[in-house]
Formats: sequence, C-alpha cells, structure tokens
Amino acid sequence: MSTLPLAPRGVLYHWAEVLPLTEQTPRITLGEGDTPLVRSVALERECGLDELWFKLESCNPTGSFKDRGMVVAVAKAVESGARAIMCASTGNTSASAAAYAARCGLDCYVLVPGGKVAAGKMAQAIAYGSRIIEVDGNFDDALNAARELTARHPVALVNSVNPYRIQGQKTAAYEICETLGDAPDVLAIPVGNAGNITAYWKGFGECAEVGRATLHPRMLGFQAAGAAPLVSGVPVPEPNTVATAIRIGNPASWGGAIGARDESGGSIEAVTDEEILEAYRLLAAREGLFVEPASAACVAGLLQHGRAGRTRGGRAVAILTGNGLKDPDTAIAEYVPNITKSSATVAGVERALGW
Ligand code: AN7
Repeated sequence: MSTLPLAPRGVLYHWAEVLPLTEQTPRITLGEGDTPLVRSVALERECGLDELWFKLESCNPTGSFKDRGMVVAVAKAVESGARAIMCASTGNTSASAAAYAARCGLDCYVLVPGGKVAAGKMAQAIAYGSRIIEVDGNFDDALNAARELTARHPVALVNSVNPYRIQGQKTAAYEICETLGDAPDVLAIPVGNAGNITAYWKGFGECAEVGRATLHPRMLGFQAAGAAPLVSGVPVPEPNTVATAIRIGNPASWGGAIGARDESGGSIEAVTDEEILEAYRLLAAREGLFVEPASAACVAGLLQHGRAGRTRGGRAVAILTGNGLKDPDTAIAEYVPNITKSSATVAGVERALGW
C-alpha cells in the first residue's frame, strides 16, 4: 500500500507552464479541469459526423466550465492583494466566483438579472455566502454596472473581460488535444458573452504553435435565437431564451468570437428554444448526459447541420458547459416524468408496474 500523498489536482497545478503565474501566485484549487471526454453513443450519425465527443465541463467543482478561468482570476486577484471580487452573471459565473471567494476568504459580490437565474445556481451563490444583488435589468445591464463599480471601488472584476479568465478557460483546448492526440476537425460550443469561444480558439492556436496539435478546428458557435447578436451583427436589447445562461444581448468578447469564427473558417449560428430543448431531452434520454439548456445549444446546432446535410463528417467535440442539476425547473417542465404512486408493498409495486 502506497503512503505517497496524492499530487494536487487542478488547473494551476496541471497547466502552470501555459498560464501567466508567478512564484507569488497562490496555487489554489478545487480540483477543477481534467474533465472527461466521452464518445457519443447515439447522436453521432444524426449529426453527420464520423466521431462526436462530448467534453463534460459539467464535471467541474461548481458544475460548469467557469471554474477553469475563475481559479486563475481569483488566484491573480489574491496575488495582487484584493480582498473582494465582483461579477455580473447569468448564474454560473456567480456560482464559481462565490466558491473560490469562499475558499480564499474573499468577499464576493454578484450582480444577477432578477428572476432570470436558474434555481441551482442561485442555491450555489447563497450556499457559498456571496452577497447577491438582483438587478432590475438583464445580464448586459449588470455587466455594465459591475465594470463601473469595480473601477470605482477596490474590488476585482472576475467576468471574462478579466484576461485571466480566458487564460484559464483555454486549458480545456489543451486537454482535448492531449486526450485525442490532436485538435478535432470541429469544435461546437454554446455562445453567450463569448469568452469561452475566444478562450478555446486561443488554446487551439497555442497547441498548434507548440506542436500539441497539427490542425485548427473549425469553430462552430451556437446562440439561442432570441439572444443571437453575433448572428444578426447587432446587439439585442431584450434577449430572451429558455437557456438563461446565454440570455445575453451584447457579448463582451464580441471581437474574440468573430475572430474565432473567421480565422477558423467556422460559423456562429442560431438555434431555436425548441431545438435546444429537443437536444436537451435527447442528451439525457439517449446519451445519459443531463446538461443545462445552454449546453444543449451546441448539440442542437450539430443536429441541425447533420439533418440539413451540411456536415462534412470528421471528428467533432461538443462542449457541454454546465450540469443539468443547475436548472431543475426546466428539467421538471421539459422531461415527461414516468411516476406512479404505490403502496410500499411488493404487490402494490407490481400492480403499479403492470407485472
Ligand atoms: C452553461 O455565468 O455568462 O460565451 O454569467 O453558463 O463564455 O459567456 C454563462 C455563460 C455557455 C456561454 N454555457 O459562455 C455567466 C455566463 C453555460 C454558461 C455559456 C455560459 P460564454
């Protein structure tokens, strides 16, 4: 039996050499990153692909990809002497910020659009002890306020306009190249504030540069039809979608998303709420993957391409950005429950099952 201590896990340990860390950067970790890449068993053909892989970012410690970037942003905030952090959020950024702030003894202020954050994410922000401000406006309004507030007060802004967030999130691209032995032909990803598509494109570019990959993937970004400014080319003043995580009308990383699209020969397209919810149901029922609606948007997009005969085959990776447990209300509304009441007896259960 080995008595060796386990090596610490986490983005700051595993990817130190590709991150802007110094000796003074505290090596904090909640065990983020190193998420599973699992092959599709059901939807590959329908998407017109030779291979479809899912990157389970839902397996991060707070249940979304945000932890990869947040651990870097919070470590750098601590290094710079910050005592408090702030973010605007549709829910996942606030859950992640609150967790790392709790871990590091920082105060955490989160600005969320009132009534538009999924219940599980609110539960997280509450549990980790953040100070929650529900604003009377959407995410874009909240982000504008957070930018101004952090310019005026000694509080670090940890939205993805903070470059350390992008640095941390790029590590998912490194992991994909490592696991597959190369970059995939296609990277499908949901797009809201556009930090993540920007981060992946940066990561794949770096991997190609240093020989970790021989190719660049085509970047396919998918927005919800009611919140698709990058598709229409103009900000959406009142974005709306069942995928509340990506209910964003004026993405902060607009240029990064357009750069990723154009440099990769990819596209940013819209999927309707109906398409998102169909993919959401299929992922759970046929792949065993319970994700939140925003994450299903990229699979909805691949299904749309496959059914329209627009796919050129090859190997694709879809980024499943957040856990289905985040949004129990949508799950209860959208999945058809198969529930029968019964007495707690063998005979009762047999009757209920029709055996
Ligand atoms: C599950 O938490 O913007 O395009 O404030 O939670 O990088 O914004 C969340 C975004 C995709 C879009 N999937 O990523 C927030 C927030 C999930 C998300 C996105 C988000 P970006």
